[in-house]
Amino acid sequence: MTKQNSTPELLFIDLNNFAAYPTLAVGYLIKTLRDADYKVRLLSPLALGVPTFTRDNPENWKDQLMRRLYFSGNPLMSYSRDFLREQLAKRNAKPHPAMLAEVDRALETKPAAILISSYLDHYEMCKLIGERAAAKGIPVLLGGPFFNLDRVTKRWLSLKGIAAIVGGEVEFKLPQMIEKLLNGESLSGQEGVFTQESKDNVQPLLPLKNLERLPVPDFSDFPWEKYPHKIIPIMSGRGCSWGACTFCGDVVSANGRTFRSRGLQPVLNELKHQSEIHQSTDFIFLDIKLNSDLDLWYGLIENIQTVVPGARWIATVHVNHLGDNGLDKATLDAAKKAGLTRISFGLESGSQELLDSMKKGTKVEEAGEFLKNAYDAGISVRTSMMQGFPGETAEDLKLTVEFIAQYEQYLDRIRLSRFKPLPDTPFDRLFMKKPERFPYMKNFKWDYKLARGLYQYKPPRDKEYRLQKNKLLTQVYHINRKSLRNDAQQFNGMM
Ligand code: B12
Ligand code: SF4
Repeated sequence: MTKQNSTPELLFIDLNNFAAYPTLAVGYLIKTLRDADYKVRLLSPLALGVPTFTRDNPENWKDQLMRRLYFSGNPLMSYSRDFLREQLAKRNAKPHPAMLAEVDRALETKPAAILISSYLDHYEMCKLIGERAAAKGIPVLLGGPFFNLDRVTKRWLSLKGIAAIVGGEVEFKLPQMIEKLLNGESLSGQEGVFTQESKDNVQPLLPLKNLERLPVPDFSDFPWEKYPHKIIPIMSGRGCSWGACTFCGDVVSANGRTFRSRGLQPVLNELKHQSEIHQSTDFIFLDIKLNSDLDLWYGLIENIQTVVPGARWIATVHVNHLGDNGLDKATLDAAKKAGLTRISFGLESGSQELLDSMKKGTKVEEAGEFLKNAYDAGISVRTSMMQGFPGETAEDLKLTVEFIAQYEQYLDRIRLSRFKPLPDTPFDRLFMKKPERFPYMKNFKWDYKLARGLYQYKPPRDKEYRLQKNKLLTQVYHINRKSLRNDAQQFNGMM
């Protein structure tokens, strides 16, 4: 007899409600559980009416006002900004009543175990689920992309009712873990598994090898009818072949550590299979850098229309200067013909010196050329940028403003953020070793529970610095007010 008939079901709670498409990790894990004959029920916030958050919408004056407040260096303004930001974060992290009510209903059906996939902003929700599950004697297993950071996970272990927290890619280990959990055995001692008893000597679960073995994720439980467009998420590889940027948290996350490609054929097979199942030809590649494996990148461009005629897709790339980066004019033209509709990349700054100090691996003029070529090919381009990276001067900002002025016409959206220190990144190591190298970062402390560095940034605030920063904010506003190029509309807010 299979477990399908003999065991009660597992409840999988997906707390990610920021995406207008299914959660890839959850699709993978549900698939491996079902392949091991477990019965799984998914609880997804959107299905219950919890609104998703979309990014990159066309902006109005209120967005610009908020941005000015957010980026202000004035001590009084930054005080109210920090206060407002905390309030907003608390509001966003507040458990949604519809989700809680559904959890309660689901608990009544007595699932054998609960699995939660969570980012760190859902601490309160995890706490409530743990407490309610504990009251009913149901074990809970928690996992997510940042639980491989041990200083973070230890802060979560006091949550009542959570049997274990898992940090790592567990596609091939989860069924055995669940079996142990259902048998009432402790998961202590397993790599990447944190429990109250074993928290001080957890061996890391090393990045998954031979990714070509991965199954096709099962997205059948997601509320497809509620997504604004049917967009299928896919990842062709994990990690980033550059992997050096000092600020980058992606490459320290559970799946981002070390670069591993799945190889072209399994990816083409998955595109075809998912397109047939979900009756859609639109895809988002969630790779943190899709041009990491150039054979795959070129192979994708050459073959995607054969496996999925009419395919449209969006992706993030890295404009690196290591020779061939797959982003020359001819390749971008071919990519557009192959359905590449929107592309995102991290420009961060228009100052070469600052980019070098971040170890970004990008040459400013090559980034400009890429922008023009992508635009000319008919691809909508979005970029992320950073303000306040330690050491940034008025001159760096001026160079950035000049860069944007030169290339403004080619850019559809800019996501400008303030520098956010993350634990375990190269920045963390640099700062801990020599804090005096960062004289303007005052009162620094880590908030490990949320994996963030709290500090006041106090560079000499000369008039020129403020002037250039304000110019940059105005440029961002103008660009973000643009209407998107035709076919890119449906893909807005997805990256
Ligand atoms: C794609 C992506 C998005 C997409 C889609 C997210 C989605 N829901 O599908 C979008 C653009 C919407 C998005 C938004 C945000 N994201 Co995001 N995103 C990513 C990205 C690039 C890839 C995620 C992914 O699909 N990975 C592939 C899967 C297979 O790996 P995984 O998620 O780690 O899952 C594996 C393990 O963690 C584990 N696991 C996962 N869940 C569970 C559950 C159980 C029970 C178990 C046992 C194991 C387990 O097994 C999985 C399979 O191997 C990562 C960077 C990265 N490299 O992970 C950032 C990342 C996950 N995002 C991050 C952040 C901060 C955000 C935002 C808050 C950013 C913002 N300010 O707007 C928002 C909010 C998201 C939310 N709370 O819902 C952080 C998360 C850190 C954290 N605090 O937890 C990351 C790590 C980036 C970073 N370096 O800061 N994101
Ligand atoms: S190129 Fe992107 S993903 Fe790679 S290390 Fe730099 S910021 Fe991270």
